[in-house]
Amino acid sequence: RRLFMSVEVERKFLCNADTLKKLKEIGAVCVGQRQIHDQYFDTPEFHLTLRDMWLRKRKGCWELKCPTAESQSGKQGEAAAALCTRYKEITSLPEIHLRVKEVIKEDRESEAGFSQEDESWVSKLNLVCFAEFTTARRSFTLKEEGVQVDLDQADFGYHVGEIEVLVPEGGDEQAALEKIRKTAEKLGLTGDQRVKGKMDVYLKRNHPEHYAKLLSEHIL
Ligand code: V4E
Repeated sequence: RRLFMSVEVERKFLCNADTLKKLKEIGAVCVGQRQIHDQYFDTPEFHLTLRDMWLRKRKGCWELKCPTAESQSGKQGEAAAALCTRYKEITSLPEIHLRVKEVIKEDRESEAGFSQEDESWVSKLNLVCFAEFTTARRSFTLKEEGVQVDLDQADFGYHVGEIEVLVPEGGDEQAALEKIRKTAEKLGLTGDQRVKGKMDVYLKRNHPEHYAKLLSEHIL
């Protein structure tokens, strides 16, 4: 089960006309371009997202992103780390079900056995899709080991870049932060304010009340 859990350390940045050029200059290699269709789920009362838990279906697979003990790296103090987020990425369906159920406090007995086809747990927990969009993503790898840069263009018209490092559970998150800091420096990223993710922009437009609530709870 542990094999299905890793921590994604990530820093978002604003793309501009120079981003591609810069990536080439620092030796980034494009490793693919693809369309990603995401559907995000929560209860109608938003139990999950109000706890900073993000349940989504991507390419037919369920994924859950949840905060780690010190998800907001910035709480540890260093300025560059404050621009990064850390989330556990869980892709094992029984584990996802367990965690979601824990939060929703659904006390109904769970039935054993899951398959990607049997989606009855979704409706039993009253989970509904609250966000759905497609992203055109270009991915690049860097010489710096394990660093990936994604350039995302969401279908609702938002463009954002991400520098990310996947750390296996128990791995060195400080080293990941340092790799991201170095990469940001090479890309000439100077701004020190947090950059909005696709979900920020999507929720602001489509669920403004919930967006305001997430902001006031410091989740976004
Ligand atoms: C964790 C999270 C959300 C879920 C989507 O995560 P994100 O990394 O933004 O999306 P994406 O498509 O790039 O996923 P990937 O392919 O990298 O797995 S939506 C909001 N959050 C929380 C959050 C936050 N509080 N602050 C920032 C800067 N990002 C995300």
